[in-house]
Amino acid sequence: MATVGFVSSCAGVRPMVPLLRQGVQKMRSSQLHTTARSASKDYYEVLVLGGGTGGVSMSARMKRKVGAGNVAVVEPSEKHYYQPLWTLVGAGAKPLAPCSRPTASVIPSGVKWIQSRVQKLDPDKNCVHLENDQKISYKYLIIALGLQLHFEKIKGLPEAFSTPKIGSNYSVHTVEKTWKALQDFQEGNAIFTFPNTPVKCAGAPQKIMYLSEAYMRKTGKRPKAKIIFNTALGVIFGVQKYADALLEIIKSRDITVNYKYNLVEVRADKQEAVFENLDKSGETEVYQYEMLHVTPPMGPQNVLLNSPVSDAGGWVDVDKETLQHKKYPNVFGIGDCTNLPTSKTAAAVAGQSGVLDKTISCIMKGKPPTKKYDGYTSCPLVTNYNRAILAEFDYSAQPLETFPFDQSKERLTSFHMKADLMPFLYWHGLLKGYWGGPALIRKLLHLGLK
Ligand code: FAD
Ligand code: UQ1
Repeated sequence: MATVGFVSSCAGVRPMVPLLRQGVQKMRSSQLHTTARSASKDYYEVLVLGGGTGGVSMSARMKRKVGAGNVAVVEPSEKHYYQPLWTLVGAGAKPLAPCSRPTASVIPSGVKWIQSRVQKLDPDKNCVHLENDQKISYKYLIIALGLQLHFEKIKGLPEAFSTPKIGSNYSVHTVEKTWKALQDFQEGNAIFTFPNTPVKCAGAPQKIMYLSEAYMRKTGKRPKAKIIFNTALGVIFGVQKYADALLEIIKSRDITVNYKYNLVEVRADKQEAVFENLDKSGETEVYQYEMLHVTPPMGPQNVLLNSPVSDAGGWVDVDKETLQHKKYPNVFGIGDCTNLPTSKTAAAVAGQSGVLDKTISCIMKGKPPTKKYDGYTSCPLVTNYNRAILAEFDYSAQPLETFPFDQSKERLTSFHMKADLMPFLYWHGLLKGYWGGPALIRKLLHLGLK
């Protein structure tokens, strides 16, 4: 187990700070919570990078641990987004407005919001560099930077979004275009893509397909539609139990799935989408589209590429059970920016936040971390305007279901959980640092079954 030991600090932050820090470095970590330096604007006991799901949630938990004045969050965006609801926005089942709130309203009161962008991490000196040459030092660092969308990696795609018939639920700027394309659809190919990279919420690229298919049936357009899922993957879903259920639905609803098909170009002027066949090098196939939903390639944030905290792929290199950085013991990672080998979701962030809270408590007390993250993640696979399959699983891709019924069945209750309960749980539980996932509920509900 790695404990925290500091060797160096950001040079030149302020003349006094390095001296103070050297003194502090000699103290035990548990003695540090009330140092006078916490009032300084260039040092925080806990510095959180990113004010998305993981960052806000951890800042609320850290506030309870070390006091609001000792915690800061670096986040450039004025708005905080509840992204899981975009699936329903793209299908016209929810408006866009309730999916966001001002960042100022979700950062816990008293916690410092540094409205800036991290440009460089220097974990050997316990500091980060922000825009405008600002440097912030920390005792503990939590990295929650999410991931980056790469629309630009598909030739012709950025421009294509200024034309009709194309949308993407993955961005606040393009999600309403999905709904417009669906409403405008008359006849022809409706194509849904899945890229050749890690993605967040791996179910979302197909959820919008099921919703679109249902909408076309409801509006009488289905007989003239061909619904196509072109996925770079070789399977429909990574967990066998839910894959089996989804394949049944795909069959019964006459959906075409092409595996190992990766979108490489959009020619919006001709309404053509070009796919490479990943099994046949150099071979491409052109599809005419009347509606195209694009899930863009995704990757780590630029600031993490070639950073000392990242693995070779650019993901924050953390222990999969404790979420502590593998090399820097006072650095931790949570959420989409990490190399945790599980599906990147807000549900996973919930599970991780409870574990990371405990890990940091232990490290602060100079003890080895005790609680272990099991890879819990969840994906409510919306299959209709009133039905969802509630996939929940762990690192071993085995179902880890909360409720004592078969969650692979399409259910109204699972849909309401996704559409109505989860947003409430997100804003009032997860972001406030009170929701650490459903593990306890699962244990209670399964007591009677054992
Ligand atoms: P984010 O919440 O994305 O936050 C990252 C933050 O870092 C952002 O606020 C960003 O502005 C900030 N940032 C970026 N770069 C910098 C920088 N250089 N400096 C400072 N800050 C920076 N999850 C589910 O559990 N269930 C679902 O049903 C579900 N459906 C989804 C559907 C869609 C369409 C999408 C897009 C996502 C869905 N998710 C779902 C996934 C979920 O939203 C993410 O996994 C979750 O938000 C990840 O949280 P995070 O904190 O890691 O990243
Ligand atoms: C969850 O905890 C969560 O975070 C708030 C989500 O994100 C929106 C989810 O989609 C899901 C399904 C969960 C898991 C919660 C339960 C009650 C199964």
